Amino acid sequence: MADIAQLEQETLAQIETAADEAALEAVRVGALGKKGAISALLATLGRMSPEERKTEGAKINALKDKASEAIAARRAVLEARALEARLRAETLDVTLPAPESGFERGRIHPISQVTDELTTIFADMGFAVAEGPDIESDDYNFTKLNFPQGHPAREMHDTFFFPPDSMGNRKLLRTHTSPVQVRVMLAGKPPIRVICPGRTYRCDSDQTHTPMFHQVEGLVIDETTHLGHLKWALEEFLKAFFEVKALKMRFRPSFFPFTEPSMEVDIQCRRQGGEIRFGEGEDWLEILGCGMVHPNVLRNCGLDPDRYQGFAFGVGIDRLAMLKYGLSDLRAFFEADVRWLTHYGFRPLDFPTLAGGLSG
Ligand code: 2NL
Repeated sequence: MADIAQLEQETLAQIETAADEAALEAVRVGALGKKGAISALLATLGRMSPEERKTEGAKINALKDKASEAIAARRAVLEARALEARLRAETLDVTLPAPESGFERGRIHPISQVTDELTTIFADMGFAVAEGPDIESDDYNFTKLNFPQGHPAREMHDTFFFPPDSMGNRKLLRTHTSPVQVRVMLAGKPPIRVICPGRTYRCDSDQTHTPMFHQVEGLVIDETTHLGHLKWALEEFLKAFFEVKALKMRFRPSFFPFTEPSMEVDIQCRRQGGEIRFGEGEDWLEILGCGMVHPNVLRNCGLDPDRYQGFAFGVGIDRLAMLKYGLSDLRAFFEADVRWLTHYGFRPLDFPTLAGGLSG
């Protein structure tokens, strides 16, 4: 039959020219599917005489087998071709560095790094670490610390106050971490050796001040604690923090309501070409405030000033971070710009150790 020969020719040509596996599948459905051309021919057998069915049936079945084989052969070719194309497209340069995981890409903020560093140093000297709430009472932030009611020092703190409650008491955002030490003194008896790092707040914003900043205060109280202990502890801390073998300090008289005497400490440095180095040079840089805890503060916090005495100090953490890591713009600390953090941040696994020289 002419149409069998023609159908064979057409079907085989379509199979040979099918460009991809999808096109080939379309050809298969068109020829051998339920409504396909060859299937339609097979359906005509039922209407034939037994002799005709024998000869035509053999021809149509031969066509069906031939088409099936041709499709299988073409599919094998197309599959091989597709695999080859995929392998060529998916080449991988195994000499490239492995991409960093999200965990490795993260960075520790310089303030967190410096807080970890100074905590490590003071922990090594036997200090405990205490934390407290950011929202404090006027009593803990000022009164217990020997700020008399109406004293100008209260105004100098540029305090953020909350609206007064029904009793007329105003809560505030702590202006220093000293209230944490008040809590430590109220909670236990000396010997006390503690540092209190944390966020502090003052309504002040310019080149060198942000309304939220970080401070660490230290407090040591015992029966014979004296200025020599203060000087030693600060010297050990500053040497370890700035990673220098020796460091000259200069104590200048100052005033804080909560200490008597009160002092400001300058450290030896060398300034050249916009850079600052510590433990060398002839220049001085103011670094912290300190003093012997005022007897009124001890008394206000439940300690007998005739039995106990101690020293305290306070340092700005943000400033320490700027000095140690050469960061010039304080406000960039709090802008949460990931490009800044990628540049100035620290790798999460390079945590500070004394043995490792802290900053690694
Ligand atoms: C500074 C000065 C200082 C204290 C903080 C303190 C705390 C208690 C008792 C006595 Cl509970 N003193 N803290 C003492 C002296 C100085 O900070 O310039 N900080 C940035």
